[in-house]
Amino acid sequence: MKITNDSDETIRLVNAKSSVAKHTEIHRMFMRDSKMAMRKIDALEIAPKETVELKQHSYHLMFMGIKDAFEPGQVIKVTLIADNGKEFDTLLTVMPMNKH
Ligand SMILES: [Cu+2]
Repeated sequence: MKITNDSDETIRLVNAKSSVAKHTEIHRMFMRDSKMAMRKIDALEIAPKETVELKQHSYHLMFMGIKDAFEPGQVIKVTLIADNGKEFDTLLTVMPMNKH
């Protein structure tokens, strides 16, 4: 998932919500004692005209308290919320799980 800021101002995403889960958070993976860990971030900053990619081992959306299991191909609506109260609706398509 890529987020592009095509406005002239920095956007700070501080929250996310979706009807599919009780809580949706913006997380970031990082290394701690040579292990991967993750943490909720306070804000995902996107400078004007910049693109941030949410992907494995980096920033991601975390759905907690999922009501129904996700099916590949299912479209999920997620609303991203900026610190100024602006909301951005996004539609995400569920991809099959990556098997390593
Ligand atoms: Cu997470």
